Amino acid sequence: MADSVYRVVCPRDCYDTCVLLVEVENGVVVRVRGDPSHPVTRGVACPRAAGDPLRLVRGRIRYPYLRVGGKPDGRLVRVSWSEALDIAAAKLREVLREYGPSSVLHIDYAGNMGIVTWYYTRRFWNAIGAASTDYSLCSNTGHEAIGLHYGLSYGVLPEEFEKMEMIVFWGVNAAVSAVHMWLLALRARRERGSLLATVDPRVTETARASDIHLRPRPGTDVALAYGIARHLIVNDLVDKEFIERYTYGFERFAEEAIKWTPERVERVTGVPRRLMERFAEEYAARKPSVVFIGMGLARTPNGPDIIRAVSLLPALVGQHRGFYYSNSRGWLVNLALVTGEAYGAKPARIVSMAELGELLARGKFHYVYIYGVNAVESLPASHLVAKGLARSDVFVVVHDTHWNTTTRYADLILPAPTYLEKTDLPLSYSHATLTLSKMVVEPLGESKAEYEVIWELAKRLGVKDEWLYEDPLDTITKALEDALQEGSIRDLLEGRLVRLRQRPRDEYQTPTGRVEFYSTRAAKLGLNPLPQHRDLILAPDEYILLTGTHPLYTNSQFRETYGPHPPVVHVNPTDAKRNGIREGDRIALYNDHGEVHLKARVTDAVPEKTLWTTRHVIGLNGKPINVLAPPSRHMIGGTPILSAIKVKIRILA
Ligand SMILES: Nc1nc2c(c(=O)[nH]1)N[C@H]1C(S)=C(S)[C@@H](COP(=O)(O)OP(=O)(O)OC[C@H]3O[C@@H](n4cnc5c(=O)[nH]c(N)nc54)[C@H](O)[C@@H]3O)O[C@H]1N2
Ligand SMILES: Nc1nc2c(c(=O)[nH]1)N[C@H]1C(S)=C(S)[C@@H](COP(=O)(O)OP(=O)(O)OC[C@H]3O[C@@H](n4cnc5c(=O)[nH]c(N)nc54)[C@H](O)[C@@H]3O)O[C@H]1N2
Ligand SMILES: [Mo]
Repeated sequence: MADSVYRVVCPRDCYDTCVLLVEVENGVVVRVRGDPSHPVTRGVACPRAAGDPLRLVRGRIRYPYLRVGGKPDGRLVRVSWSEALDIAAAKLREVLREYGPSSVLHIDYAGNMGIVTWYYTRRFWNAIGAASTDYSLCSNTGHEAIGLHYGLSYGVLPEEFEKMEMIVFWGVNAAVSAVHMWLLALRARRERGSLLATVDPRVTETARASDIHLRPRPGTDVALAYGIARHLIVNDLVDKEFIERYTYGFERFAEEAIKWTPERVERVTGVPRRLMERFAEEYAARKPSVVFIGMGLARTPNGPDIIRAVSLLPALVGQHRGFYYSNSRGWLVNLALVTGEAYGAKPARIVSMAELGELLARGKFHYVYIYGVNAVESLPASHLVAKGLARSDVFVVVHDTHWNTTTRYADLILPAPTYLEKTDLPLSYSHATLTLSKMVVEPLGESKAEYEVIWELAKRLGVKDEWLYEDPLDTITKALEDALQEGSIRDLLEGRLVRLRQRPRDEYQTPTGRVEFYSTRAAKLGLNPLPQHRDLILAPDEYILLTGTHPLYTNSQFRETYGPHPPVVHVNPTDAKRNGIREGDRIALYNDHGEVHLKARVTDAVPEKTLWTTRHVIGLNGKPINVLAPPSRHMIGGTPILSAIKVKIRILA
């Protein structure tokens, strides 16, 4: 029997944002379970949540350390917090004086999506006007792409999945990356006979368990979406009344769609005509429905157009925002207040996450403060990020819970408490519930929360703004003033679940106030107003490398629990034969940017000319996979291209 059970919220960057029950015995966390009362978690813990008791104590940074003798090989010397903070503040003061605030950069991402851990900490950096990134790493391009046609990108809630007659997983491996949303879909099928469809070039866990699997060649989904649209239009399966009343520019969209004959679509995508037509007919007949558009698509070369095209399908069949991408832009939480921007504090400069490696390697920035992100592994062009951070004229501070690849390039390393060691309010980007996550155990070692560290730095720099030192719970209270639908802030602070208000589903924040098949905003920006197919051109010896999620890891986290990511790459049997590759052979993937060695798994789960490996895998040659990722980004939303990267392969002796 556990001494006590605590309710917490998993703050990791994941679709599901689970509410978890943590069992503690004699002060030790022994077990993490899913909360059965939560409408999405439903009592299920994924392997990562279940692995947390171990990750809580393994691989932790427990004390502050200073590196002496250069990065990355210099020795680490343990220092006290007051020494660490004095050094961090003195260096910061020096850089501000010599180079100004735009040469101070904070790099942070969704390692912990807590409002306090992540957003509140930005207060200090905004108060001193430091440079910030554009937060484009994951989802921004998709938000902006959908935004061209819908205004904001919010859509169906996971809580509604069970009521859906058809659920389409388009470029998302939900059985792995959104386990709980997947379980809700399975329940819908079991209880109401809902149809599950997957659109993915790979035979994924999700595809295997779906009723229909459309398997387009990577990057050809715009053609597929137009093909589906054409079938709906020519067979009179569209909802004319809806189109008339709620949409704009249908005729021009239809003109383009008509050009995508079934023969042409089959030739471009490889999807058999009959299968596509069956999909279209089911989609027209089964309502309500939801198309789950994967965030992974945003990081592929044709991603923006694919997301645009797919997001328009629901409007053809009369579904208001009948998609799910991310609901974060639908909430009414005042995050500008949390980050201090509402007080007029703002970054001196905003830099692209795709270009960070190049900028750092070229000598930009003299002070870099990193938290909640494993920058060297997660950003594109890992080698440039590493080279840039290793410069002797840049002072690098990393505040993290665990030792990682990025801590190797830090001058100063600060220990942070994990979500089990602090109180915070993680904000989900999918479901509309909020639960306060309360501290379960005392911070390990000398770990200190993010907001406390920036307070200490601010005091040392003499920053006087009172709002900067506000009690984070007071900030949360203010930020939620207009945000709740059900329950009060008091309920929340007393540990009860409350519900977020969502903007109306039939409200479209576009210039015309309608779903714009023909995007007037795109036209104004000089982009194509309609989604456009582009061929991915490959040289005869080039392959498309897809990178994706693995059940045991959240990005680079959980090596501490489950060991390194399997250094394996999936190769299609035809490609294997052509290159003389056999199961288990070591092969090199390489391009102009780098080279990574992995073991081949020969499988027809990947189509020809396509390779797949886990995101954040480290090669057998010690290189992180993102040495292969070019420092390039999308025009829409700025997200870097981290999947569908062009590589060549070579068999190793
Ligand atoms: N090739 C390729 N690259 C990719 C992707 C891909 O698909 N392919 N995916 C991209 C995407 S979608 C994303 S979101 C990024 C993810 O990239 P990252 O945000 O770097 O993801 P993680 O590896 O989860 O690293 C999060 C870090 O936060 C730390 N952390 C966790 N909790 C806390 C906390 O409470 N406090 C502090 N201070 N630190 C904490 C963890 O220990 C870890 O070091 O990677 C991107 N990179
Ligand atoms: N277990 C686990 N869950 C996670 C994470 C994790 O690391 N581990 N990371 C979290 C994060 S940060 C994110 S952003 C999400 C990402 O969640 P997902 O979007 O599911 O992630 P990916 O695996 O990048 O991509 C999904 C699928 O897109 C397919 N795909 C690639 N190219 C194309 C294409 O051209 N067309 C189509 N139709 N499909 C294509 C891939 O084959 C892959 O199966 O997952 C979150 N959840
Ligand atoms: Mo992500």
